Amino acid sequence: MSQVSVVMGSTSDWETMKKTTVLLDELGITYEKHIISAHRMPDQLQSFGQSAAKNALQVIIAGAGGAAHLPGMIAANTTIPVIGVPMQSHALNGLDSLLSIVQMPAGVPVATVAIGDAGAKNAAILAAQIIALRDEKILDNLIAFRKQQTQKSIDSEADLL
Ligand code: RP5
Repeated sequence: MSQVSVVMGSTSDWETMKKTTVLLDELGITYEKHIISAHRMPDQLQSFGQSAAKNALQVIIAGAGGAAHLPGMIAANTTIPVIGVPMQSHALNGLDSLLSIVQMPAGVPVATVAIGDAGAKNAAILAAQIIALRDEKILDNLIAFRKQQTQKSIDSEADLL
């Protein structure tokens, strides 16, 4: 059983969402990955959302672009926390994706992260932080990750030649 499900609307989202999975690997979190298009696969979307709790998922990370209804519609079908990652779309540079994901009506939240790569990475870290509330191993991994990140920034000063 996986702790996290990483879902995206299309294979065209994978280049970005791969950055989520790289960080989940680094943080020691188990995950599954799926393509579920909110518009092209409405039945599969509904059954995915409705079986998420039964499958013991702790967090769902959903990436989508354009008319990005995937995260919101998954959230409508489950009480598992959903993190939405807006893709950097070609037509509107991701603003369309961001607004589609972030503007949920009261009652059905989606935790929306930044557009594109930063959001994809932060989605993994946020998922880890949620899981770490009850998982000491993941908490240790997160603390180590933060320390390493801080050290990298300190060391980067040496590049100012
Ligand atoms: C959304 O439509 C997907 O999340 C993707 O970002 C966008 C375009 O999909 P493709 O036409 O590239 O499959 O559902």
